[in-house]
Formats: sequence, structure tokens, C-alpha cells
Amino acid sequence: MRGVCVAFLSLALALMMAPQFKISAAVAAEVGGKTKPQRIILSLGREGDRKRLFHPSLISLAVGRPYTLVIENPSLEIHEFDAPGLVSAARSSDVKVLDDIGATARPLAKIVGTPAEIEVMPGGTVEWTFVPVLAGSYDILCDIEDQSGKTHTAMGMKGLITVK
Ligand SMILES: [Cu+2]
Repeated sequence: MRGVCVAFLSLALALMMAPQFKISAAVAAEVGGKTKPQRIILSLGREGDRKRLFHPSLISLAVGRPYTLVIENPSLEIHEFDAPGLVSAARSSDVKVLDDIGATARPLAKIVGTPAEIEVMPGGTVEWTFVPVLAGSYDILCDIEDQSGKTHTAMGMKGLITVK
């Protein structure tokens, strides 16, 4: 009987030390907001033009760490940040809508919870604060269409967020 108890305790201990439990604890701590989120600026298009691109187009994140993705639109047209894979692989904190780009931007609204798609008007910024909880590679798309009905992503506006 004692041997069974020891074996059970060892198994329980081994399970608690397993990597997935460590990640869960780390994620729980970060979702609790103990660490200041790392800010990453993602530009939708470029200042003053109509190029359809994400800049940068490759972003690397770590599981269990908090981030604020600062999604700016300095271009002349509306763009979208659509990353459904990442959104469902992240614990969202909130989404902040700002009236401008850069240090002088003032918040207009804050939405608590998970964003589906984020559209940003020219000259605006949206800050999404979240903790990635699942490793993987997640596409970023822009489904805004031009007059011909072609999406910006079909014209080359795509990016990739890798979570390790
Ligand atoms: Cu676009």
C-alpha cells in the first residue's frame, strides 16, 4: 500500500513538473498582469501611400508572455488586421482604439475581451493586449477589397506571426 502511495505521489509530481503545466502556470501569471506587456508596432501600409503590406511582415512571439500589438495605419486607405488563428491561440486582455499614431495618440475607447477582426482607418491606431497560449505559425491577412473586388491579401498584403 505504501509503495502504491509513493508511486502515485511520484506520478503526480512528474505530471506537475511536465512542460505543459509550467506553461500553464506562466500563462496564468502573465494573464494576471504581473509583467508589463512588450509593445510591438505593426504598420498597415506605409505613410502617405497605397501600398498593400504589413510592416514588419514577420513577428516572433513567445508563449506565456504579454504583448501589446500596436496596429497603426499611416496609409491613405482602410486596412485590416485579421489573424483568426492567433486570436484563438491567445488570451486577450483588451483592445484600445486611439485617435492618432505615435506618442501623441489619445485613447478613444477600450474594449475588454477577444477581437475577431480589427479594421483601422487611415491615421488611427488600435492596441491589442494579449498573451499567446499556443505555439504555432499564424497568418495575418487584410480582407479589404479594392474596386475590382480583389482583397489586399490577394495583392500581397500578408504576414506571419510565429509563437514559440
Ligand atoms: Cu489592407
